[in-house]
Amino acid sequence: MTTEPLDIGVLGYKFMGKAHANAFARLPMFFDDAPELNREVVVGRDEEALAEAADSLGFSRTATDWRDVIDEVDVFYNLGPNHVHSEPSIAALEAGTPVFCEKPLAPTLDDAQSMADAAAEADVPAGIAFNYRFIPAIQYAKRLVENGELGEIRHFRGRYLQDWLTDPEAPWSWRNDEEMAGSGALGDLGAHTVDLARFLVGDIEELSGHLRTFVDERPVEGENETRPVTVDDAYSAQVAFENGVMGTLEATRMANGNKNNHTIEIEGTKGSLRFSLERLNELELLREGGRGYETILMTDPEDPYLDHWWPPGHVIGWEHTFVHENYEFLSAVADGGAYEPGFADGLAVQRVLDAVERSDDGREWVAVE
Ligand code: SOE
Repeated sequence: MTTEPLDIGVLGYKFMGKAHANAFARLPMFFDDAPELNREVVVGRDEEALAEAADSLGFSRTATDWRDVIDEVDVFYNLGPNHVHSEPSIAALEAGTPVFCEKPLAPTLDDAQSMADAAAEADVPAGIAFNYRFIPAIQYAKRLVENGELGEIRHFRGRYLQDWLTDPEAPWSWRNDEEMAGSGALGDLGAHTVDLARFLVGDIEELSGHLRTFVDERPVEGENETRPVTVDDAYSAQVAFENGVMGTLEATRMANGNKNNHTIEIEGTKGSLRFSLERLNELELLREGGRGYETILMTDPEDPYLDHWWPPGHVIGWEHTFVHENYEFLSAVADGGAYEPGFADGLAVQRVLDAVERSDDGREWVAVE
């Protein structure tokens, strides 16, 4: 158990850098027993942007090469684009530094396997940022399933709908590039849904997947050129779980009108539940013998994590999921404990993503390998 403050180094300071830095700042205010942290160093390539990020996100210093920081810090956060997940994460683990990596674990199954191997060899936690596991309603749902309150589970349905690429003129980014991202909606959004499917229901055995790219090239912002889109804009899959549950999965960046709409539905022989990220303080539950769904407001102190926040009825938001996951991860680091979801979970999800691609290629059902 460490009592010294943990020195944190983060690679990346944009969207995810802010989400995690916000969590680091909130932890000492709301989680009394969280380990003490130093926001030590932020790493990136652009020195001017780095200096601004260090200032606004509260880091003491900056560095332009992750190699210089991985064995200087107590925890290394890899919040960069997918193609920079594997090399720095593996090097940090080999240096004995705990790693927390954004999802999906890697652009390819091979890279994900190397990362999971490095994590298995290392004596320190290697966490993956599946933050939606840490929504109170999702943890509550897991307990309901585990306690048998829904009976035998028959169906799982997960959809993650966004619309920011609906417009063919929306600019190209690394998220549209196979080399850098691996896949599109499949890896970026589908990874979350597959993780929740595994968390709530179990592992997927085989599937039939379908990928689609609607817009083949996009303009580069500020330049008079376009670049090819080499990943999917949308995927869907029919899945068979190892335990006999039947499922359907879907994600798209072109569901016009849907900003960040992640929904999970589970039906069992005794009861059912429905969850939407757009109403994350609620869980819809059909109890055994009930005539319809009731909406449970998840803001009571006995609900997971909520004793740390506000009085009942005072809702929490998307950013709190990062506080909860960081609380669990950093506590595991400080206590020398284990953390889930880890790189092995990231690899398990990647196997499903890979199966969707293989199935789409061959236009056939495939086993998740
Ligand atoms: C993509 O738009 C994105 O930011 C994902 O990368 C995140 O994982 C998801 O939580 C929200 O949407």
